[in-house]
Order: sequence, then C-alpha cells, then structure tokens
Amino acid sequence: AFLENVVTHPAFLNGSVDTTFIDATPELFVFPESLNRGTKMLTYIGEITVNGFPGIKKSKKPAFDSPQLPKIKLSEPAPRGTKQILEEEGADGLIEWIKKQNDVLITDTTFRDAHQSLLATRVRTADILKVADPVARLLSNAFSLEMWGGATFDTAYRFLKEDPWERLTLLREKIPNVLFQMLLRGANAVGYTNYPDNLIKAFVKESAASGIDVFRIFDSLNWLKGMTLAIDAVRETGKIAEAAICYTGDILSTTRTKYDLGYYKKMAKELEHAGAHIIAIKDMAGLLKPEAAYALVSELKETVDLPIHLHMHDTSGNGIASYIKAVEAGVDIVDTAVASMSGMTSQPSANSLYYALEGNKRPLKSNIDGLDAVSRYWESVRKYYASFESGLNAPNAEVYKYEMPGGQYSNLQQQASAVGLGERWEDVKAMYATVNQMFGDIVKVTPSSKVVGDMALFMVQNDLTEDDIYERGEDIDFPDSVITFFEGKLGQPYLGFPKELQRIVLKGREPITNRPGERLEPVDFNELKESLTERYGSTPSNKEMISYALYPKVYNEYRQIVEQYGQVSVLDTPTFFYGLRLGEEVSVEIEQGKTLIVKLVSIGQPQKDGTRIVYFELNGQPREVVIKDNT
Ligand code: 3PY
Ligand code: ZN
Repeated sequence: AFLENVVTHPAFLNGSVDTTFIDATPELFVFPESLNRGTKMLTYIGEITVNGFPGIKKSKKPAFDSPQLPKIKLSEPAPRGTKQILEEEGADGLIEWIKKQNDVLITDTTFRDAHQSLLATRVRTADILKVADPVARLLSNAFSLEMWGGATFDTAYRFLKEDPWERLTLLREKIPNVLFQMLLRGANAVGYTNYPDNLIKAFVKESAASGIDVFRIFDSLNWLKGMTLAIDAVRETGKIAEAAICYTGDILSTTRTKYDLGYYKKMAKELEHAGAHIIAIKDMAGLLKPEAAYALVSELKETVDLPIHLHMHDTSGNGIASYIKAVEAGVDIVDTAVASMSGMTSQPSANSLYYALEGNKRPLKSNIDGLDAVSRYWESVRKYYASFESGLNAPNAEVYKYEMPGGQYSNLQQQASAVGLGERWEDVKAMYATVNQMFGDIVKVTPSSKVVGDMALFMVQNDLTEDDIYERGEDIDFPDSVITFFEGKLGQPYLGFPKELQRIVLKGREPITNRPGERLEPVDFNELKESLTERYGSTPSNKEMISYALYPKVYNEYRQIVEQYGQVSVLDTPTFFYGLRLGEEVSVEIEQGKTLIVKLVSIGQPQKDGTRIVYFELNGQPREVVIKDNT
C-alpha cells in the first residue's frame, strides 16, 4: 500500500521528486510478502535441484526445445462454437443441433484422457494454458474439449501440486466458445470410492458453475443405480448429462456371452428413461472391434432417440477402423486426440481420422491445419513428461486378451515398478485377465479396474495362484480395495458377485446390496466450514470444502505444500520437474505482471547435518536457501 501511494502520487509521476534513493537503497523496496513468496519458490527449486522430483529418476536436467505455439491472431475473437449453442438454445436445443449434423463431430481429449492414458495424468496446467488461445480458434468446431475429471482431479493435488479448479477457471476464460466436458465416475465422482449423495450433488453444481458443460457419467460396474443421482444432478444445472455404457467383453464372440448386444441395448434404453441427453459408449480399454462397432452403434441408434458418442482407446491400433465403421453406422460424436498425443493407450488421432474419412459422405468436422499446428506444440511438450511414458512403443493387440483400460495401463505399470515388479509387467497383465475371470468377468474401469489391478499386483507380488486363493484364502489379508468391492461398496456387478470368492474375501461378513451412497452420512458442510476455517485460518470456499470432502488427506497435504513452497504451478515444466542447472536463469510470473528472475549460482558442499546451502540470485539479489540433501 505504501508503495502504491508513492508511485501513483502526481509528484512522483511528473518526476518532481528525487527518486535516486530507489536505486541507491533497493533493500527499502524488498517487502516481506514477496520476500516470502520468493523464498518459498527458491526452496522448491533448491529442493528439486538437490533431491530430484519424486517419480523421476534423478538426472541432469535435459535440454528441451522450446515448444512452438500455433500462430493465431489474438486480436480476433474465438469463433462461435457449441458453447454458444448451449447457452442460447439450452440442453435440448443443443441435442437437436447434434442430430441435424451430417459431419462427424469430435471431442478432443488432449487435455484429459490422452495424457491420463499416455503420461500417467501428469500434464500440468501451465502447458495446457499456453495452447488454450490457439485451441479456442483452431479447434473451434469441435463438439467439446474433455479437460477435466477422471484422474486429473486427484493427480493435480497429489503430484502436480496445483489446484484442479484453477485449471478449469483459467481455461474457461481463454476458451469461451467450445463446450467443456468432464468424466464423472457416477457415485465415485472423481475419486475411487462412493461418496454421500449430497457431496455428489455439490460437486456437480460447483463444476457446472465453474465451466463444465458436458458430464460423461458412468458407473464402474454399469450399475444404473449408481448413475441416476448424478444424471439428475446434472440435469438440474441445465448442463448436458451424457450417460455412458462401459463396453467390455466382445459382442462378436459366440463363446463369451455375458455382455451381448441385448445387454447394451437394454442399458441404453434404461439410460434414456433415466434422463440422459446423450448416450456414450465408453470403450475404456479399446476392445470394440470394427464390426462390433458397426453392430453396436447401429443397434443403439435404433434403440434410443439420442445422439451416440463413442469413446475408444487405440491400444490395439484398430481405433480408426472402428471409428470408420461407427461413422457408417451413424455415430454422432467420436473422441480423438491431436496426433502427437494420440494412439496406443490414448484416443485415436483426429488428424488420421480426418484423412480416413476423406471422400466419406460424413467427413470429420475439423480444421486439419489447426489440428496439425496444435499437434506440433504437444510434440515438444510431451518430451517434458518422458519419465511418465508407459513404454508402449507399438500398438498392442493383446489388449483384447487382458482388457486393461488405457488410463490404467501407464498407472499400473508405475505402481508395479514402485513395488519392485517392473520386470514382471507381463505377469501382471496376464494376472489381470485371470483376476477378471475370478471376479466373474466384470466391467473394468475406475475404480473397478483398480480393484482388479490391485488384486493382480498383490497376487504376483506374493506369488499366489488362483488355486492358492481358494485353498488358502482364509489366511490371506486381501488388499483393502478388494474387500471394499466384495462388500458391495462400489455397487453391484451385472449378474452378481462370485459367491465363493466373496465369502473367502469377506471372511463371513455380510455384503451390502443397496446403493452405498444411501448409507453414507451426508457431509455436514457447516461443520466442515468451521473445522477448515480453524485448520487453515481463513473461511474455505465451496470448492475448497468439496475438495477436502472428496480427498481429505490429499487435499491437506496439498495445503501444506502450498504453505511450504507457495504456488509452484507458475513454474515452467522443466524447472518444476528438474530444478535449475548451475548458472541457469528462469523468469517466473508469480502473478500477472509480477515476474521473478531466478538464477542458480552454486550449490554448497554437504554440511555435517546433511544440508547444503543453495545460492541463488533473485531479481539480481543474492539469496540462499538451506536444503536437506536426501540423495
Ligand atoms: C477414469 O475414470 O479416469 C477413466 O478414464 C476411466 O476410463
Ligand atoms: Zn478413456
């Protein structure tokens, strides 16, 4: 305030006061607040430089090319898009508009599922935000941009030390024209467990108010009862309730008949009755073969009077072929990612699909030069995240055998390595398929897929076979998620649980059969407000309360990190993951118009207590921080 008074004073502005003391005594102008923020930032950079980033093998900071942003005219506003149609004509108007389209619409998943599936959900807001202005202009004719939900919520706090709500708000400001889509795990919201009904409603309401337009709602066991509350909550906000049917098994198989065409048609009809605006086929593992895609989409188009939206992963390499058959069968919208973030465990490439549909009666509604330009940006940015790549270098058609969701592949692999099973990844995958059969052939998608993954890891780690489980199960302490599943707390699988295994896992306890959310105590938001005010020293926002209620431990740790290091989301990604090289200088915009220039000068020798002094220059002034060397 003092400084503002001075620098806005007319005498100061017209130069009639002597200001040489500013240059002579700069220390007068170092204020505690920025000092504090600066120190926190240096502590983070020092910490990462000395000890490395958790989950990344410590190495010299690689040299990265600067990503080339697509050239656009920022002075020209983003063209009108689907967001305006929703705003002007409402949900029903938008649905009518979709039905009238001849061309195939896309949902671009680059900001969510693509990196969830390729890079363990590690892409930071800073990198997404940089390309947001170009995307608003170059992908303006997309149906939607999937940019939230699934695992992005919890990984933001947990690994990226950033606020997922902020990502939503900042992107919404830059992209006012295209619908934002999120993945909502039904009664599990953006988590791995069932939540009380009032928390689901609060979450949906807040997300809608913060910019989400299309909610893709699914239940991890295709259990309708787990979806209706969320469908109703979304409809109440005036946004789009896209209800998803998870695709599993193989409708072409004559031997594996649990999930046949009739199963999917029945579910689609039920979802239509439950109030869905759009039906999504959610093929989270990429199992829908081209002929199956044709059959399924044609049948669903006959069954319901709603647009059909197809989501696939390209793990097998057959994604484009399936999309072409789905287009012939009348699919309205397909999920794609820009080329450099597509393929394999991610979505099929929009760029490839554009050409694959050239000459088709129904071309892809897209701007290929725009897709190419955005893809080039991600090609460079993806290199920052090399440590999180799944290592899958080629399409893998074995996915038809083990049925692992694309989003799980890279995560489970990381988990396997973390418990020392990196070398036994093939065994883990095979066990995943075995566990699925043991569990009665279930839908596998978060969180049910996590249960299968946990059990598979557990069995490989402990050298347990299927027979061992039945023979010695009484003495085995099963992973928590497996117990929760058999208790019925994720909902009910189609045709029920395998009774024998359920008995073994529950060791005599009774499972529940009703909706888990019904049994959970509602969140008392008033009480939560009080306790968080006390804990953090300021009144929490709705967003903060919801985040805490969803993820108490993760959220609390995030708050501690912010307390310790400040907002590290403002750092560029190479510095965030690798710190600084000796002599390297970076500029960090800590808020609009306020930039810190940070230079690493030297790192001192370890001291007796295991700490090192790290010497920086902060805006040209020498500064040092003490870092414990844990290497
Ligand atoms: C998620 O729930 O995160 C998924 O992407 C499921 O496919
Ligand atoms: Zn997916």
